Order: sequence, then structure tokens, then C-alpha cells
Amino acid sequence: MSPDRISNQQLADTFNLIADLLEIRGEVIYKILAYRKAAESLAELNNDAYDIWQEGKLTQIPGVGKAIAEKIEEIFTTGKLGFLEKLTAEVPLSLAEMLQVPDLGPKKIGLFWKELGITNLSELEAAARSGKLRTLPGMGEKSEARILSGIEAYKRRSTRIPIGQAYPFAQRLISRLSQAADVVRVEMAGSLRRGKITVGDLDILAAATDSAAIMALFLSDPEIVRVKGRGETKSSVEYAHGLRAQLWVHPPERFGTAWQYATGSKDHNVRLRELALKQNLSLSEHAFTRPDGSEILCATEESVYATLGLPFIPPELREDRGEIQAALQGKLPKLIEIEDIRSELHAHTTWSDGHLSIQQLAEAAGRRGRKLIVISDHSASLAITGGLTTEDLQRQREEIDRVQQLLGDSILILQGIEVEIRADGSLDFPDDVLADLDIVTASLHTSLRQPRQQITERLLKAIHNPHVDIIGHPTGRMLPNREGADLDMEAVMKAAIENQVALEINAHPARLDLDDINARRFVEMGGLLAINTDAHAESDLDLLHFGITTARRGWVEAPAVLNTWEIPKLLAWLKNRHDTR
Ligand code: DGT
Ligand code: CA
Ligand code: ZN
Repeated sequence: MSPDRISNQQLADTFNLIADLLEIRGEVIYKILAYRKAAESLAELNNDAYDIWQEGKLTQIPGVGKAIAEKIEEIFTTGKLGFLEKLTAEVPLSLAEMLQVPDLGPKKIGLFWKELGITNLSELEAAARSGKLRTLPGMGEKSEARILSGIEAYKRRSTRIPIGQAYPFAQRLISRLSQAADVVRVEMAGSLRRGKITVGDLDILAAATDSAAIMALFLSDPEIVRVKGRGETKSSVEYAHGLRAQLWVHPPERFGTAWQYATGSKDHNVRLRELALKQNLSLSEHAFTRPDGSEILCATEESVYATLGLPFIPPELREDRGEIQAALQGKLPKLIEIEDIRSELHAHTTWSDGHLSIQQLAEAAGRRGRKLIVISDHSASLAITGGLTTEDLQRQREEIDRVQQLLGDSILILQGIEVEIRADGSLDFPDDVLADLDIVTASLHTSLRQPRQQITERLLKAIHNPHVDIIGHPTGRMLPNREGADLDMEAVMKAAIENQVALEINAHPARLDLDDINARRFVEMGGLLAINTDAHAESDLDLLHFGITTARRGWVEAPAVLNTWEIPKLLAWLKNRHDTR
């Protein structure tokens, strides 16, 4: 890996891993804490450790002393860490994965390893099932049973990976694999490329004139805990924390059929094969084959679809939800693209729980090509966020005016609010306060478990308020574990359309709310969407693509999304709403 691609988080992961392994080995506690402290402060650092290293200032990072600074330096200069390699030669890496099991700590793992030679989860499970653990000091039948149920829980939890974790991991993997010899291109495939909110595993596809170098590189990653299969064209591995990936390698002249196959979905592929058969062709990941055995090779996906008489179908649509029918009829949507986005309508600053000042946020948005940014901090009743009072709003308006003067017409800054919809459906501010704001987003954050009728009416009440322009993250779900409110979405959508209130697709990968299915239904009914990052920090602005992908999975075209509108059109829409209320 090229050293300037090693992120602070990767350094933090490395030092946490060292701490885990030392703890399992039975090292004295202060050494372990030193690594943990360094990991924590690296993860929270605002600047790249790489830049700090280049300035020779590593030891100025809190918790980074001489010994750890030397290790960071070694990682940056060699891409490796001798200390960790020596350590994993002694303490198997797969022991660290066992720490993910609920109720299983380093002491126990160390005990099982030293006494019974257990080095991974399946060995542990087998030992527990055959009653071997209960014989060890400090163990009994009860604690053995607890470990078994912990393993069950861990397996359930680790079956699917949230896209917010899978996507950046895959990006790093791809940039590493792209450096192998004989490689033409490396791409995402599978559910990851289709943009599903969780993925079972990462499918990575490479075009290469020879697969040896890239396969070897793929398999040599020190983070791999288990190689599940290895071959010339396909290998499959598992990393710590349950992440699994497979790499498929194909010759460039066959890359199109391979990429199309590996992207799926399975149901979409079945449909395509049916279409092929109607033309007397059989379609596989390698080629189209004619009855006489001769092949049609496709280097691109476009040529795969063209061979079947179809236009290119974007990966996000490939779920067998009517896309092939639409393609045959020439009725595929012209999907929204990230380049269509002009505005950010939902972002937080230090006025509530954001990390940036108004100026920093506006400049960060400007650097990403935004022409308009809405400052939408939380309102007072969401106390943990330091929500704003009416007086705060007035002072914030003055600061916005100052920053606007400073930044000139590079970006337009509007004053909004993310006003809390209280448990009874009333809003945090009286109407006359809301009336003074440029744009109002109303959101649910609390009492999400109210019964269906109650919470639906609560949201409808907010939608009917003439000052509300957007409903933020409508269901309030948090991936992977918190389900959204039990809303009557048809009623919500109908009311939103009648009152010309936009519904948000919150782009944060833990939300993606509305989801693809609801977004599609809403737009089909004639509704307006907003796609916002809900940024609390600069890097959050780069999460926009997750929201765009979700919209594309929902067949959404640019005109249905407020953020794509030319600024005068958006301002006219707001003015019209405000004049008629
Ligand atoms: P996932 O990983 O569960 O989130 O879902 P996918 O869609 O990534 O599925 P996966 O990883 O099992 O397989 C990757 C791709 O390989 C899949 O999208 C389509 C293709 N594929 C897998 N099994 C079959 C099959 O039985 N028939 C066809 N036509 N394609 C398949
Ligand atoms: Ca997959
Ligand atoms: Zn927010």
C-alpha cells in the first residue's frame, strides 16, 4: 500500500490490534493501555498523521511517544510493521477476531489458547459443544453455555456488512490491487456496486492479462484471518471483524460478461439469460456462446446489453424490479447523478452538535462545488445536541450575514433549522420564529416507538405546518440495528404532496432514509425529494454518494430532487411557499 494512503483509522486499527494481541498473550496492562491511548488519539486526529510525520512532529500527537512514533514511521516507510509480524507469528491473528464475541474477553481467549490450543472461532465452538471448556479453571457449565450463545449472536450479527463500512474498505482494497502487475482495471461488483444498504460479501472484479500477480497480492494481505478458497480466476478470503471478500480475475477481452455476471443481481441475471436463450445464445460469465460453440466476447458491459438488444442498464436498477421491461420499451429513467447536485440543505455547525463553524462549513461545501448551503442546527428540545433557542437564532443570523459578506457570491448561505417534532407533534418553535427562517426541516429523533397511528399523525401534523419545507430522515431508522418508526407511509407521502413538502433521503450510510423503495413510490406519486448529507463534520459532506445511490436504486431522476435545481428556481420555490402560507 502506498504510504500516503494509510489513514489515521488504519493506524488506529493497527495499534488496537496490537493491544488486543498483547492482552490475549497476557502482557502487563500499562503497555496495552499505551497502545489503546495512541489508537484513540490517532482516530480522533483532525490532520493526516502522514503529514504530521513529514513535518517530524509525530510525538506531538497525544499518547504518541518515541516507541509508537517509530512504529508509525516504519509503517509509512515500509508499509509494514515488524513488531506486529513477530507478534502475530506468536499469537494467531484469528484470536483477535474472537474478541468480537459478546462476553468473551482476552483473558478467557488466552486461557483457551494456552490450555487447549484453540486459535479460532470454529475450534472454540467445537470445544464448547463437546464440554471441554467447563473443565478449565474459572469455567463451568454456565459460562460454557454463555460462550456458545455469544458465538451464535456474533454469527447472526456478522452475516451482513453495512455499506458505510464495506464501501470504504473496498475502495482501499481496489486501490491496493490496482497496483499489481498485468492489471488493466479493478472494479466493485455484486451488491456493493448495486448500492444495497448491506452486503453479504465484497465482490471485486479485475481485468488482467495474467492473474498471478493480483491474486498473490490479494492473498498476501496481513489483515486476512482465513483464506476460504484460492484459484487462478477466483479467490475468497475473510478479514478480521467478519468482513469477507472475493476477487474474480478475467482477461480484458472478456471483462464485460464477467463484470455483468458478478454485479448481479442473481434475479436480473436470470432474466438476461432468458433473453439470450430466445436469441439462441447462452450467456455465462465468460462469453455468449452460439449453438455451434463459437463465442461472442464482450470487453464492456455495454456490449453485453447491446448483444441482447438492450440499452445499458445502470447497476443500481439491476434488481429485477421492472428494469428489463423498461429497457426493452426504451423507458429506462435518466437517473440522477452526483454531478447534478447544487445545494446542501441540511448541515450542522458548532451552534449545535456540528464540528465546524458556519464559515468552515460553507467553505467546505464550496470546495465540493455546492452553490448553496443551509445551516440547519438542532432546536432546543434536543438538549444533548446543544439545540438552539430563539435568541440563539438571532445571533446565528448575524453570523451568517457576516460570513456571507466575507465569502461573497461563491456560495449562498441560508439560515434553516432542523426543528424537533415533539412527541405530541408540535414543533419546538412558534410559527412566528419559523416564519423568519429561510427554510425549515422538521425531524423526529425521540419517541420513535409510538404506535403506528400516533406517530403517523404526529408526522402529518408537522407536514401540515405551513412553515415546514422538508421532513428530515422521515422514519428515523439507524442501520444496522434501529428500525424506523412504524409509519403509514402512503398517508405521509400523500400529505407531503398535498402540502408540497419535500421528503429527505438522508445520505448518511447509517440512515439512507427514505429508502430506495419509498423514494421510488413517492416520486411516482409526484413527490419532491431532498438529498442531504446532514453533515456534522467536513468529511460527512463526502457521504453524498450514498444518498445518490439510494435515489438511483429508487429510479429517481434529477428534476424530482430540490438539490439539483438551479439556485434561482429553488429560491423561487421557497418564496412561493412562504408567500402563500
Ligand atoms: P450479497 O453478497 O448477499 O449482498 O449479494 P450479491 O448480489 O453480491 O450476491 P453474491 O455475493 O452471492 O454473488 C455475487 C454475484 O454473482 C451476484 O450478484 C450475481 C452472481 N451470482 C451468484 N450466484 C449466481 C447464480 O446462481 N446465478 C447467477 N446468474 N448469478 C449468480
Ligand atoms: Ca456479494
Ligand atoms: Zn440533522
